Amino acid sequence: MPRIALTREVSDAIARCELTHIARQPIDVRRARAQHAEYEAALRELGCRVERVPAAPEFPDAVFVEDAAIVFSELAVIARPGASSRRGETESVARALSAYRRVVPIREPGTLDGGDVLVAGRTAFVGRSTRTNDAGIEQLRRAVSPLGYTVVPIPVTGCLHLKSAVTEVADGVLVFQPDWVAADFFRGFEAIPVAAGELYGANALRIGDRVIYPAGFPKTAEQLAERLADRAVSLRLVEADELAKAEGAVTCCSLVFDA
Ligand code: CIR
Repeated sequence: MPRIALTREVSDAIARCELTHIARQPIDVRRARAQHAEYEAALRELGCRVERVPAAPEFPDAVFVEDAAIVFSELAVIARPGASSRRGETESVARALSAYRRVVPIREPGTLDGGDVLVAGRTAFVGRSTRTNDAGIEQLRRAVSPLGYTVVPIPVTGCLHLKSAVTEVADGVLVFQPDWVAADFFRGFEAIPVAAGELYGANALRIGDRVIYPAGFPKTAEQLAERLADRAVSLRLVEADELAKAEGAVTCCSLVFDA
């Protein structure tokens, strides 16, 4: 079964992206595109078939396709982004996903960003954030609890999305930023804190036994490599600092799933 990675071109308008927790600074679109192409190359190297959703130059944040949907084995939940500037991004992502999954939309008054949903086994942790509200979480629960998923809401403060604060790096193993999320939520999981000073180091993209990870957090990378070695999981580093200026990280730029 092929593994698909949906991605989308960096918009020419990325300079007008949404920003919540960081100050605006100039973004070099060419450099952002070069790093994004390197990221897509890493996805291919790790066995994914990269499919680009049609470009959406009118949406500054369109490259961050993760926020538009959450893909489960059984269905895809189409998000309703908390930022109104991003709502128009979902239609084309839903169209692309409908080739592979039944799609279930989050509806008004619900809001939900894909970046707030961390699926680990049959648990879906959902950040209650500036982007995701209780109605969105409840609609997600209704869509996936009949399939055997447990939906666990987690308050998110200090960062944009739940997955800014915690991601899965191997079965049952998480990397997390203790400043933003409490380890208590993850009982039964091994939770590895980011290294001191590496604030944004908790966003990693696991693909099977490889983990796409930003080169900008070397101390956390070293710790992860050590902790994951006996599970035969290894890191694939990528440069991701240009899109980090748009508050994006490595999970945000793709939707990875088995066809
Ligand atoms: C936003 O604020 O929506 C974008 N500038 C960044 C989105 C990053 N997405 C993610 O973490 N899943």
